[in-house]
Amino acid sequence: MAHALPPLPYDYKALEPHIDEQTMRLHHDIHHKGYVDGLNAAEAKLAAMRDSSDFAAVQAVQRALAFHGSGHFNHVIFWENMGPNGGGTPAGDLGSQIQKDFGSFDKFRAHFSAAAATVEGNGWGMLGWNPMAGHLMVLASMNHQNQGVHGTIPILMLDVWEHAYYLKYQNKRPAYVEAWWNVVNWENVAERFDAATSLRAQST
Ligand code: MN3
Repeated sequence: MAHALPPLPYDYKALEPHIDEQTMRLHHDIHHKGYVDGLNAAEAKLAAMRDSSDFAAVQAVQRALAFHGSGHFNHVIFWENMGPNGGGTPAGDLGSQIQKDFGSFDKFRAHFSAAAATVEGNGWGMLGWNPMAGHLMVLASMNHQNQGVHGTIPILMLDVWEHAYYLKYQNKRPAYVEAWWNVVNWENVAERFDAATSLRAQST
């Protein structure tokens, strides 16, 4: 089954003034669609290689699979992590876990903001649950797929590629990161946290 571009779960202008309508249209309709198409193309090529037993091009296609696959899934999480009634702080189990793993919500937020603001080139700020570690991790991912810790389940993603903010914020990525906290949909993040932690812990 081919992957499809899911519609935004809200209107293109729903996140204004923090993220503008034009950025959302270009970002979702053009950029995200490109990753979906790239992922489908990579999977089709790999299937053809398996059928023909000709793996001469496998290295490049595996690279494309990782790039476009991570790009697609990261964006799905990113859109759902935001909403027009966002902001504030997480309650419940997620709030408690953040307190436990980072000391306080403010320490987590400062850590996440700094990690996202300083990703070299393009990439993502990420909060994820690592079942093997048994705790939350802030990660700063170059491109869509590098500098991860395998097994970490992303629950909060912040896109810091220039296409995510340059029309409104130009080179001021930290200002975009600060504004983004106002549109975080913590209910969605908490749902993802509950789903991730329900997997059997494999603490090592
Ligand atoms: Mn993007």
